Amino acid sequence: MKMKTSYCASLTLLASLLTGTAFFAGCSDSGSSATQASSQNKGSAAERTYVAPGEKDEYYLFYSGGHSGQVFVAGLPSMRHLITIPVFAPSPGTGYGFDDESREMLGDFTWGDVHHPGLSKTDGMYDGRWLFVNDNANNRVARIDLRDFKTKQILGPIPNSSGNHGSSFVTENSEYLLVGTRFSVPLPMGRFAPVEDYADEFNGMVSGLKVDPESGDLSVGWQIITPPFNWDLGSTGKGPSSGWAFWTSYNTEMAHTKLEANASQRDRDYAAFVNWRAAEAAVKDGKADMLDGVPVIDPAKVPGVLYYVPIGKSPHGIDVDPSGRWIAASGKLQPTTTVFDFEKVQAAIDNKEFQAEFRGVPVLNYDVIVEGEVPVGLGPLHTQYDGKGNAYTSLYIESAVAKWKLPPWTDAEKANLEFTVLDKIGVHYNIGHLVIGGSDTRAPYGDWLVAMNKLSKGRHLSVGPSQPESSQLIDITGRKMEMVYESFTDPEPHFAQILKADMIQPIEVYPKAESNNPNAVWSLSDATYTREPGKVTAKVAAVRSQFGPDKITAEVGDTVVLHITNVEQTTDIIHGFAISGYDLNVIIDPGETKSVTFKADKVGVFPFYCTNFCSALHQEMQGYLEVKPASVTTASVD
Ligand code: K7E
Ligand code: CUA
Repeated sequence: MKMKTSYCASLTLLASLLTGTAFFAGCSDSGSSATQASSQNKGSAAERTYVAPGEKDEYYLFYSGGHSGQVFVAGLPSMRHLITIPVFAPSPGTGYGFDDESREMLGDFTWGDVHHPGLSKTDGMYDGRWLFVNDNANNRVARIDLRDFKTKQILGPIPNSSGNHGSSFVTENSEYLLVGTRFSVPLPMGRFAPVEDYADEFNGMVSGLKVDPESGDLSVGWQIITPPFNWDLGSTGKGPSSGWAFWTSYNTEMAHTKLEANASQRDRDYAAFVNWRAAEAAVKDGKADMLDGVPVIDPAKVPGVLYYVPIGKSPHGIDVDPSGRWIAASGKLQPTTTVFDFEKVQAAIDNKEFQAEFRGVPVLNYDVIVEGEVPVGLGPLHTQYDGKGNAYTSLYIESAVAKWKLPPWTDAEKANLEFTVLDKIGVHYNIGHLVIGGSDTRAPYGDWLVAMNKLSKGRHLSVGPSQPESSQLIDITGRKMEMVYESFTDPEPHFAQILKADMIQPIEVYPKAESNNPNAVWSLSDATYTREPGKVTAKVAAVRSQFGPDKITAEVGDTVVLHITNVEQTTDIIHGFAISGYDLNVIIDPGETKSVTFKADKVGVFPFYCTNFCSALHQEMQGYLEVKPASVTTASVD
């Protein structure tokens, strides 16, 4: 048995070194008749993923849109794209970034880099209220409301921070969104120091962003200043690790140039183990110094908030299991995933079992807290859990997912951790993140795994040099993993979250009775427009298939303020409002009022029209913006 496993493992290693991909399936001993019987009962792959016309998927899949600045939503298991939620980039399809409110949220930025969506939680379980996402590029986070799938808040740029990649990780009761900086810069922001002084003059930051329990509103709570380690991925604790959060660093070398080589020198980098409850308490006790308006903790002066943990070479993912006891972290440059036992971590902290100190922060004794190094395969990145005692690690270099058994391990398993690797499946190609529904909660769903692959290498009709990203659906209900479906997305998914569809009941119209917008108008006859010198204000009603008023007159140079209400109370009847030549397209949902302000900066007659098909007479839903030459005296309208 032992020989067989070892032989398989070395074959796999050899094959992956030669080809860059490997398939473990034939080697695993898990092709038992019981597995085959259970997969037969489940039906064919097509049957398992087919959602007939008119039927609905069981799950929502929210996946990051990377540098598109958006979030993609699909149904599972069909993998059908449902909607794209614009977050950090304008979207004419939904009018996002055109009306005053969303334009103000976006500020001067036109894009973002979304990596990690995080669902809000209550008692360690998804509560279906909000989805938080990060912007790696411009140091922001955003909150999407799952009642209407719209971005409601963008917080940032976060002070004293550069490169908000290790984000957004939600604590057990959504007390905080915990985020860490990928880059380090001289602080305070805007101070110059030469890059050569990186190790001494640059700093990174870990931040606690407070979540208002009622509204979900985000605000900056506190920060912990760190050496210029590049903080990478993170996660939050639960159970025994409740109140803790974890980030890996891929550059404890503190290299500032040629990172590919210079940040890969040490055999072990550090992870940060952060006691966020202790940080919160320290700030309350006045142990923080203010920097750019934020209480910032120096961990050398406040013992107990930060510990370093040595971790496999150039780590990326660090993931806490559903029990909160086991923490799996993977070093990209070593073929193992390291499992830490948080109970031992706590004991090591209590007994001060430190192996070193770095700038006043204790480094925990690796040998005392590690449970084992599981030989998962080449290029391990991220780990997810099925809630049935198994972990699944993505293998970038090997283009595979490894399934392995979490501790507690038997003596035989402990003596040879290859025994804990239960199965492996090839993916196409070079997987980054993977996701199992609820993996970061106390009770994962444990039925589907989505592999988010970085490359698709010709597995679909060619659309030119840039090929769509490939996402693959894997059934993990049997002992062996089974590939059942493959779909493609726009660039570029990183992480994702899966939510049971019955956890939310999105609203279908904004009830007129609940509108508290003072600028709303609910009938064509109530619609008004007024002009005072330099300014035209119109309250526009949109209803199938007319705008009221359908002529708005301004003088060149006027500021035009339009408040447009979609009077409809019928689901899915959307109106748009675009002005030809004015680069403007507002989309208004049923019962919604949106405002848009612009300058009438050119003389002429500019047709406006409804952009969203709404009735048989949709084409007739139009009007005119007249912009007259400036008059000498103040003229009244009409
Ligand atoms: Cu793409 Cu989480 Cu930013 Cu890994 S990260 S792959
Ligand atoms: Cu209103 Cu089309």
